Amino acid sequence: MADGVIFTLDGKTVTAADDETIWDVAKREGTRIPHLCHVDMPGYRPDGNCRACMVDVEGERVLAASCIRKPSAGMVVTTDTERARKSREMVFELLASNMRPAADGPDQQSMFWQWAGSMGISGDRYSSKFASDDVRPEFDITNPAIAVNLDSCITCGACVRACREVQVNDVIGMAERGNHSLPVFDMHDPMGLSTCVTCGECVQACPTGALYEKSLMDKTGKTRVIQEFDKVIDTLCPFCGVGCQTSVAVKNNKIVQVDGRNGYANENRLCVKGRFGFDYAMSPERLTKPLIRRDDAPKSGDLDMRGVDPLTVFREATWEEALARAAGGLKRILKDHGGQALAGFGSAKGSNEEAYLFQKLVRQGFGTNNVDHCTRLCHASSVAALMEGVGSGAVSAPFNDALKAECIIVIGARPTTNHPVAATYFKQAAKRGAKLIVMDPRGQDLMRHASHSLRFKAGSDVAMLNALIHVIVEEKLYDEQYIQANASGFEALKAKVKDFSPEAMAEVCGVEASVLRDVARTYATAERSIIFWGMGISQHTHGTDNARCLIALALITGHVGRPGTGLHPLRGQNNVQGASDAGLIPMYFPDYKSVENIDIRGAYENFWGQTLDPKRGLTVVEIIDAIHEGEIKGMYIMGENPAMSDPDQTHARQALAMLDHLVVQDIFLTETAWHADVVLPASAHAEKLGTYTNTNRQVQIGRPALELPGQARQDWELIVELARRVGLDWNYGHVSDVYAEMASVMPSLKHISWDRVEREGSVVYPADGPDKPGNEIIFSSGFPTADGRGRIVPADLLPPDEVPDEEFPLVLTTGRLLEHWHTGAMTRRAGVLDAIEPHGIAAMNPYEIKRHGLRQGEMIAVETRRGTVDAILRADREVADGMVFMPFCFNESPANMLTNPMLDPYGKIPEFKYCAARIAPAAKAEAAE
Ligand SMILES: Nc1nc2c(c(=O)[nH]1)N[C@H]1C(S)=C(S)[C@@H](COP(=O)(O)OP(=O)(O)OC[C@H]3O[C@@H](n4cnc5c(=O)[nH]c(N)nc54)[C@H](O)[C@@H]3O)O[C@H]1N2
Ligand SMILES: Nc1nc2c(c(=O)[nH]1)N[C@H]1C(S)=C(S)[C@@H](COP(=O)(O)OP(=O)(O)OC[C@H]3O[C@@H](n4cnc5c(=O)[nH]c(N)nc54)[C@H](O)[C@@H]3O)O[C@H]1N2
Ligand SMILES: [Mo]
Repeated sequence: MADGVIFTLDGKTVTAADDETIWDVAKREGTRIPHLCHVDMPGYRPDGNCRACMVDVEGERVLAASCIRKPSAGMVVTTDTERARKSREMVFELLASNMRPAADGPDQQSMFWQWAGSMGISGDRYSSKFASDDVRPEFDITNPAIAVNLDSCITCGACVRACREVQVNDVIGMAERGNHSLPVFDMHDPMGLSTCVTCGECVQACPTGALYEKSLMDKTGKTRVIQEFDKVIDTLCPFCGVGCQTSVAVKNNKIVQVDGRNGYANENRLCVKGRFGFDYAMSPERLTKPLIRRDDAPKSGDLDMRGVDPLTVFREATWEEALARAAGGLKRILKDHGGQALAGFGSAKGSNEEAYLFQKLVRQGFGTNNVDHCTRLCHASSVAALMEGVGSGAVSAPFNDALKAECIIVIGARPTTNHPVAATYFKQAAKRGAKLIVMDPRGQDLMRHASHSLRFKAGSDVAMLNALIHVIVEEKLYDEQYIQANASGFEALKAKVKDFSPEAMAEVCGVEASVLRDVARTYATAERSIIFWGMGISQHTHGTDNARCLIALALITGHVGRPGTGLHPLRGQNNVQGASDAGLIPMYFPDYKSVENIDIRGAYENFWGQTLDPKRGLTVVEIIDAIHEGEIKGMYIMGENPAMSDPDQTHARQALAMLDHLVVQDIFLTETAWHADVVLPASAHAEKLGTYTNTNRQVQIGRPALELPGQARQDWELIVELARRVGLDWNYGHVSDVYAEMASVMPSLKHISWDRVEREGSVVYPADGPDKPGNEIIFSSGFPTADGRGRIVPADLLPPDEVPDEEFPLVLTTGRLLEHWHTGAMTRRAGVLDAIEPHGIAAMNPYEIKRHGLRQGEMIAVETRRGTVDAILRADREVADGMVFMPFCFNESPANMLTNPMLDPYGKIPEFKYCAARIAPAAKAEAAE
């Protein structure tokens, strides 16, 4: 600030930073200047078009728009002269006379009416600027979440900047001219029929209520029924690993509105799930009473729960009976068969404290390391490769660093659907001129922004990536000095990639050699390059090899450890980073300390006062297999839905049905809970206090917004109840006590106390001191490996486990939809989200559909060696030739009935992204879409 601009504001000498406008300085100094077109959120360029923020500058004939005007040295600015005030009032008066009056409009709380009210303006004239135009509907309520009331539009363009510049979705534009100008969606489409992805950024930016949430309105969507809130809570989005900070407005114990807060990861942005998917927590289907399986209820893996009355299978019970039954069954198995006959699946949707307690219960109480969670199905192979290569499974740089990179690779990830807010940074970076390289067998929205789009052959990552490394070696584009100082294994890598010339690999991966060469050069020669990856890399039987290639790319070019460079596996669940850190994995205690290391185990044995299992436990799919083999007889599953999310679902459900005793703790009676002996109704994210760690390594606090429904209880208390009942002497008064114990054994949380997280809302680990901000970039001087060097591990080309043949000529690949969360447990109970994607689908490209003599919208049967599933056929140009894509969120079309459970040998992750399949018209064809 030393060399800022010194000027006078309302008689006071102030200093402006280089990028600050008069408006910014005034705000910082506590002076409120009205504003409408100027959106006071990061990422919005001031536009200076509405004239609501005019101020007086001494010696100037005309008033200045303070939101866009930068002060100059010695300038004398007065915000409150008669002339400026009158001018601003005139602006509001004129706009108001053109709008529906506050009393009739849908948004009396809008910024416009708040400012107008403070000036005594009520907009008493009822003359809409569109009143004469009877072709244009006044209200557009075609979008399930957002309504449009153009009568309130002042054409300030905030929504256009929101859509084009902040979220970079490019749906909203301004049409017509002058007095007739108005925002339009695509080509004058109704919003609900446009390409709008319902992120709601425009709603949050709109100053007048021309765009507003339907959740605040009556059924017509036109009359606002919720005028004020009982409370507004600062908390977090419950969905993905981006970890958006939210402010949640509550009325009568119901969430009625969610806005994005200015957190580091989201800077006020949200996506459709975070903003409009909140109502699952308030669903009438929430579990509100403990349930015990009836003695006469069948136990079968074939049971389809849809349409069955739960009370024919379960009976309601008191907490005392349910907890006694839950713990009793586990204790009985422990006594008769030992701890190895028990296993637990914890949750990446729960907090760090819950994850810590869960793994502690399994290790200390059951005496086994058979504890795992959905990370096994997710980035397990990435983590295996990262631990081996760089000694840490976490990201080396935050995704926001895309804005600092010259070259960004996104491979095997689909961020605009799965990490939509992170995607906004990638799109912005590309707009600013960064090279964006998207590598994916399936087309995706990000490719529109990419400098290089490589739609290569599924399963051929190693061929493609080794070809890139080949070019870097051959053309000596590697960073010799960096390698000498920081990496080992380069010679072996060189030898390995000799045979992988782009010319030889072009055929294998389906990308032209010249393109491979260009991509290699672009990545290697950029000053700063960063790699983001997802499930397309990890969910293969060679997932670890895929990730090894990415690590090698970064290590040989030195693109790691500096801002704008690095390795970033985009973490999936809101707390999968935290749950893994807290030890919810079979081979590690908290902070990835091996359970097989005698010293570490000894330390935990002292700490917990118990002899602990000396061997690593079984992983998710191994646990399912061990049930079939009769080795595992009892399970405790909290906040996971393996009956829908595990591969080869029939096999997985049979296993759940075979268990002597299954305790499920969830918020809904899921497909998994359906197999339980005891169901414990637990707390949703919106009801609990706890910390969560996002993909950027930010430890953040989530706070309760709602009361628990019925008799439901807090997850962490239930884990404690079970622990006590299996004989552990656990005493925690508050969630923060759990955090304190956890942090005491986790070096990664050093200097990050509960109080600090609560105070700061978000702290990145590792932090160097209690008052020092955390390190966003790690590995800037070496790696946390035994010798401090990164280890390059060359990878060989292996085919997917099950390739197409005559019998099954297609490839089935699975993944996600923007609106649904995994197994649908939450999002199919969220009104807006389920309205947008209501039916089970399978997608193929139009050419393939025609080739098979099928029509889009018809019901088809997708068959693999594991089963047959009916789904509505969707035409999707993005799906590659010869492939069928299915999301796994629909229980009427469960993709995991079809998937291959074969595992990657290192990460133990199944091959969700590739198996042989065939299709046919469904047996009883019914068109629905
Ligand atoms: N809307 C929504 N968002 C989510 C989730 C959700 O369920 N719904 N889940 C969250 C979770 S836990 C996770 S892990 C993340 C997952 O987020 P992503 O990693 O983006 O997951 P997917 O869409 O399953 O797969 C990513 C991409 O892999 C590509 N792919 C398929 N086969 C191959 C291949 O052989 N090689 C390569 N390189 N790519 C291939 C697919 O075409 C797809 O575009 O999303 C998180 N966000
Ligand atoms: N075919 C196929 N299968 C896949 C994948 C794929 O790409 N393709 N991806 C895999 C990946 S990456 C992942 S991460 C897994 C995800 O697999 P899961 O974790 O099994 O899926 P979710 O639907 O997220 O399950 C979360 C469960 O927690 C419950 N829940 C939500 N909040 C709370 C809470 O606060 N407390 C409690 N107690 N319960 C709660 C929900 O009701 C739901 O039952 O799926 C994997 N399966
Ligand atoms: Mo995941």
